[in-house]
Amino acid sequence: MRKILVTGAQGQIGSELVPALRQRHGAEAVVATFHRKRPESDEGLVEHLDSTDTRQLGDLLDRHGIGTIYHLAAMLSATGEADPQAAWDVNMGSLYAVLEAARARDCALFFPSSIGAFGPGTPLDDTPQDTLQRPNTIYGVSKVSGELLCDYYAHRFGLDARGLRYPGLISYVTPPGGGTTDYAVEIFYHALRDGRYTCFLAADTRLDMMYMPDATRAAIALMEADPATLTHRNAFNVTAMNVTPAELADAIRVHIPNFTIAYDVDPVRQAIAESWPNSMDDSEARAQWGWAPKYDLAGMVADMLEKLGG
Ligand code: AKB
Repeated sequence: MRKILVTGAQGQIGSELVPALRQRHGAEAVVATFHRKRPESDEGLVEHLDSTDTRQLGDLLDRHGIGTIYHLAAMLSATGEADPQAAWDVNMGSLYAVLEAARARDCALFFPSSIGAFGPGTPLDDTPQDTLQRPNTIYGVSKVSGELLCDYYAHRFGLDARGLRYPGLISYVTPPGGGTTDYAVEIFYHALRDGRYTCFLAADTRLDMMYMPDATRAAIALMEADPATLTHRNAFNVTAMNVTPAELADAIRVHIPNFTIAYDVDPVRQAIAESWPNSMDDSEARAQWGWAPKYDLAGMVADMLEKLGG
């Protein structure tokens, strides 16, 4: 079997996707790449990679005999707004380099898109698979462009590019860096440590969320799906739960009754959240490749508190 390469392996998704892939295919079948900080301990293959560097990328793919790339390296929505030029360079520069390298070697490619690919004008509730996409953040612009570019490479060059539109992701292994939905992770650390949390989004800000074990399972399931059943391939809406900060606090209070939440709204992140859907319709993912989440809100909260609480 040709090996698997993961870019951004140290990030929020990568730090759980790499172990899941290694468990499935064996430690030596997965090459985890890092850009800035080498992981302190890693049981499998680890390489440095600037994924905008076409030559380095090509060399790695050839040296390891890579057949599938999970391209996770990216800047998230809030850090993207702080430095739009860097967000474009990282998000689009790396995707273009990865697509070209994958095309030359007939690799399959996974590209994570996001609810951030939607924007004002998109239907807010049960956002359909195919709908208006006019995001007003550089992160969203890079995600829509990425979706289109992956579709283009699939149709024009026959590249096996597949992808998901993730909601906010909740995880306990590695914290997210610079996202609008980060509150849904921070809240657990503060609940356990301080018994209180001050949230940067308003109490009633409704967004879809997903627990990381479901997110990694979804990526692997999509990449293993029979291509004959896929009419979309790229940018499948996927979701698992729908929640506001106030409702997440209520669910935490089931386990920590004295937990309190306060609000100090960050206008930048609040505006980003309000430009995104309240909820997504993921019926195409369910119909085309059998997507079904395992964790609902109560199950995710119980597991997060158990894992983080020790
Ligand atoms: C972010 O908040 O930027 C990400 C996302 C929803 O894509 N978590």
